[in-house]
Amino acid sequence: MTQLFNASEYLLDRRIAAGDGARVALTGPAGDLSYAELHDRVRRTAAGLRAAGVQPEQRIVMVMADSPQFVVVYLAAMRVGAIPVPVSTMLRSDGIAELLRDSRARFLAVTSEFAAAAESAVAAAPELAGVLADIPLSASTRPVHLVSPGGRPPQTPPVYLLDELAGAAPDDSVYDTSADSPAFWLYTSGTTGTPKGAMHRHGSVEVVCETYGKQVLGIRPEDRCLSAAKAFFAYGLGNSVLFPMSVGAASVLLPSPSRPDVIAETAAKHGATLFFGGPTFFANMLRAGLAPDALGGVRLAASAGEALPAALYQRWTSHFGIDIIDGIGMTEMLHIFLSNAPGAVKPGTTGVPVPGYDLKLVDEDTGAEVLEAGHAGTLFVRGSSTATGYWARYDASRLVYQGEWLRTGDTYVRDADGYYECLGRTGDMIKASGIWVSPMEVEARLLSHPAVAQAVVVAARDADSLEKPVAYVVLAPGAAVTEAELIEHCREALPSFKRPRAVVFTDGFPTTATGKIRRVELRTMAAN
Ligand code: 3SK
Repeated sequence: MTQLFNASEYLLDRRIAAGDGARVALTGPAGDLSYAELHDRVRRTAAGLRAAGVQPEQRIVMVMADSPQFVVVYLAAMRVGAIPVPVSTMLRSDGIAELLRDSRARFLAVTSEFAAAAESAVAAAPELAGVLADIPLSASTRPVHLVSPGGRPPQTPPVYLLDELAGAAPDDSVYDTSADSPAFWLYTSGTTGTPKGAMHRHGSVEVVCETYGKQVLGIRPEDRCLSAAKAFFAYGLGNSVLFPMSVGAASVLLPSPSRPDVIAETAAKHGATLFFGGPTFFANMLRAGLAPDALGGVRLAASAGEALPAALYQRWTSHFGIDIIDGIGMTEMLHIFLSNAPGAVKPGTTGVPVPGYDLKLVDEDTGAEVLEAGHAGTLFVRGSSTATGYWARYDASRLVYQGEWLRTGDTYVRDADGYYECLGRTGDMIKASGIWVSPMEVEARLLSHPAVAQAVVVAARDADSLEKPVAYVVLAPGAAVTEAELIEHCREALPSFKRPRAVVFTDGFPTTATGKIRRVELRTMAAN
């Protein structure tokens, strides 16, 4: 008989059984919630969801700020066998409507910050059966006049207040899911492309908590986790919900956008001990001029999203006196599968495989595995937190999920010690003078110049239509340097064909919803 397993029970009921009821589960501007209070609220909300008509396997799109309500809806939905789908809170109403349609969601859950965008999206999502909100929405009083394809005016979906749903009697029953049952979806578009819903199973939650969470991060019950990456993003979901709850630690939830000053203030006020960010955020923290002790009691920082350049690692760790473990994950893998470990960091690398994951490098021209150290290849990963595929995306699924292996699309090289170094997205590599150039190698050199705060190198065609590296550079506060000086700085340490042929100074970079630099936009700018 299939063994029952539900991620909500794994994260929450196990804490109660372990006697952690009185420990703080969630903290932050919304106040403290203990594990016992959270358990009570989740069981009540689960009963409320059932009463509102939520059925197993129905999708609930969540446009929610990092808040207790986010955690409650996520856990209660999985408990009743429904599928929470946290989506970016940066989406406008057309983006929300697109995901409501793509996921065929029957319910939408929203917190007040995003109510206006969500409400307009509702008008374009006739399949919705209900909206779950933390405040009354005007849609509950204002009918939406839409004509459905069948000619019948559709009903305005009823709005259920989350507080009222949580007024239901607590229900201890958990829908009969197994580790392989669908648990939640996370949309990813990479740095380009249309959003694809990566479908995760209940068992993946336990996998990432037992591997990266416990064995790399070394999360402890006394920890307080603060993540600059929001919980709608796979990285933030692990940092702010999955990992802390897997050991009875606390999550510091910050509903407002993550800004360096606000993060520092929140870290100090709520006693954060683990801080999670990405390279762009770490660079912005340095540029914000925060005091060296601004992060209070943080004992360790983690970075993901993009490779952390060695120079930025050195500057940040020496300023704040806190180590950073850099890793890489993917929405499709749920969390980090390659990482540096505390006490064994090799700056400029993404570390070694997380226990439980296998990696291989493949020469995609020949299809052969690259076994020799120092030779580049596309990174493939194997591990049991892999999503089961993309919802309704057959071709994209076949390209990425290749049997047991998942193609990351990143080019990496492994050194003689087994550490992996990122050379960039496979499609971002630049062929200059017939030889492959890693944009990251040139960026690392630019970043070693004291005047450079951030650098991105992309391919641009020269007067002969040949591809050459071009650098976009953000200067450190108050610094000055010329284009010629930076090109010369690169020439001193790199083979000449790798030097940027032009340097463009800019105030900042276009980023994705998850803070990754949109290189594709810079490439387009460089081409014009
Ligand atoms: O971008 C990453 O490195 C990442 C890390 C953890 C989870 C998800 C992602 C995309």
